[in-house]
Amino acid sequence: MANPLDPARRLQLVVGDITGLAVDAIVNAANRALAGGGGVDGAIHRAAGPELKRHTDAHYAGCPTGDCVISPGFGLKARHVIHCVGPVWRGGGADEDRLLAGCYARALALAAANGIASIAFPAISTGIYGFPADRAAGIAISTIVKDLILYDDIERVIFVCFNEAAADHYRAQLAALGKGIGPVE
Ligand code: AR6
Repeated sequence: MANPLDPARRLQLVVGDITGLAVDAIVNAANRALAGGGGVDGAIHRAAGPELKRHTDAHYAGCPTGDCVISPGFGLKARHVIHCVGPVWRGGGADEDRLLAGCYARALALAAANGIASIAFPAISTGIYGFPADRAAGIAISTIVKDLILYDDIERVIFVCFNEAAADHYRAQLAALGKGIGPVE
């Protein structure tokens, strides 16, 4: 019988808006100042309400690239928000791959430390920050598959793609890894 803790069996792909998900934590694609902004960051702050910004202002003096901080979800259905700061794409020679992998690895570790069993990630850095979407999907999946082995209590990791084109990058990367994935919702 397949091991239910097999990392690939805990992955799910969802096409849609991350702000509506009722999970223990959604991940934000934030900036180093945690200043809010456009893209998924703007959508999360709008859905959570002004308390979210007040909270991160009060508790954190920003966040370095490749790292993350946690806050409550306030008006969101998600109980927590993990704010990751992805790298700006500068052509690939500025440590972007390692910094992006760091976001996924650090977010999983922070989730585990906070008793989070379900976590949803957007495609960090692939919008305003310009990271190539296919390359980012490969880093997201390989980092999560590798690190999930460390965290038995994380039952579900959802990759949230804003559109089908973005989801196709994840499907291609999973196929390349030879891993199955849960049904697309
Ligand atoms: N749900 C899921 N995915 C979304 C949503 C949503 N509601 N909205 C956008 N995306 P981006 P970045 C996708 O630009 O590249 C902000 O100003 C989007 O299609 O949100 O890390 C921050 O404050 C893309 O695939 O984040 C930073 O300054 C992905 O989310 C900066 O942008 C990430 O795109 C961060 O840029």
